[in-house]
Amino acid sequence: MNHTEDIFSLEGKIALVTGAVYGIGFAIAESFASKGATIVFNDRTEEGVARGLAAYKEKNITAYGYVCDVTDEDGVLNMVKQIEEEVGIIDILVNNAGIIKRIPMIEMSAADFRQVVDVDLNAPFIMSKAVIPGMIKNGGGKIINICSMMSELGRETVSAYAAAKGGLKMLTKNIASEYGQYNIQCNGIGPGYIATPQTAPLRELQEDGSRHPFDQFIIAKTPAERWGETEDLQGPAIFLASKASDFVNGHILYVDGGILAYIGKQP
Ligand code: NAP
Ligand code: GCO
Ligand code: CA
Repeated sequence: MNHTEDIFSLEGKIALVTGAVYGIGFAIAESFASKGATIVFNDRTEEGVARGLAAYKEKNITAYGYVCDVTDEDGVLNMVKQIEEEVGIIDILVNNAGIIKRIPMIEMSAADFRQVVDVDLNAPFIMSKAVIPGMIKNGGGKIINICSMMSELGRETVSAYAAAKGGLKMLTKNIASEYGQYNIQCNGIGPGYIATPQTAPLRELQEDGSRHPFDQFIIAKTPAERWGETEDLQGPAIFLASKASDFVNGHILYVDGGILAYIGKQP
C-alpha cells in the first residue's frame, strides 16, 4: 500500500444513499461528502427532496435529489438512468431507506407485513439490481445495506422488520457471492439503537418525566450505556465505501456499542 495515499478517500466517487433526507442516511451521506464523494439521494416526494437539498446546502454540500419510491421498480430504473445521464455511474449505493411497524404479530395484517418487507428487503433488491450493471461496466462498486440488530435478534412487535432485516443480511451475502468477481463489494452495517425519528417513540419521556421503559432497557443492554448517534455510523460507512475495504465482502459490520456481545446489566 502506498502510505501517502488516503485509502479512505471517496474523491471522484458518486454515492447514492436512499432515503437520505435526514436520520442515518443523511449522516452517512454527509460523511461521504467530507471524503470527496458526490452525493445523490431520493425521497418519495418533491417536498422531501426539497427539504433534503436545503439540509445538504446548510452543510455546504451540493447534492442531487430525485423523487423516487424505492419499492417502485420502474421508478427506480428511471431514477438510476437519470442519475447516470445527469451525474454519472453510481460507484457507491447505500440501501438506507426503511420503515418499521411495531405491531404484535398475530394482530398484524398481511398487508402491513408485506409493506415492511417491501421497503426493507424487496427495495434493496430492486435498487441493487438497477445499479449493478453500471458498476460492472465501471470496473467495480460498493453496496452497503443498512441491516439491524434485528438481522440477528427478535423482539416483541417487530416480526416483519426482523424478517426483512434478516433477509437483507442474506441478500447482502448473496450479492457479495454473485458479484464479487466484478470487483463489487457488498456489505452491511448493523446499527444498534440509534437516536433518530424512527426510534423516537421508544425514547419518549413518560408523563412523570422518567425515561421510557424501553429507553432504560436499551441502556442496560448496551455496554456503552448510551443510545447511538447517527455520527457513530459515519466511520464504519466510510470504511465500507472506500478502497480500505476492497477485500471485505459479505460482512455485516455491527455498530451497536456492544449490544450483541452482552447479556445485559443485572437489574
Ligand atoms: P427514519 O428516520 O425513519 O428515516 C427513514 C428514511 O427512509 C426517511 O427519509 C424516509 O423518507 C425514507 N423512506 C421510507 N420509505 C421509503 C420509500 N418507500 N422510498 C424512499 N424512501 C423511503 O429511519 P432511520 O432511523 O434513519 O433508519 C434508516 C435505516 O436504518 C432504516 O433502514 C432502518 O431500518 C435502519 N436502522 C435504524 C436504526 C435506528 O435505531 N434508528 C437501527 C438499525 C437500523 P420519508 O421521510 O419520506 O418517510
Ligand atoms: C425497535 C427498533 C429497532 C431499531 C434497530 C435496532 O423497535 O426495536 O426500532 O428495530 O430500529 O433496527 O438495530
Ligand atoms: Ca466515476
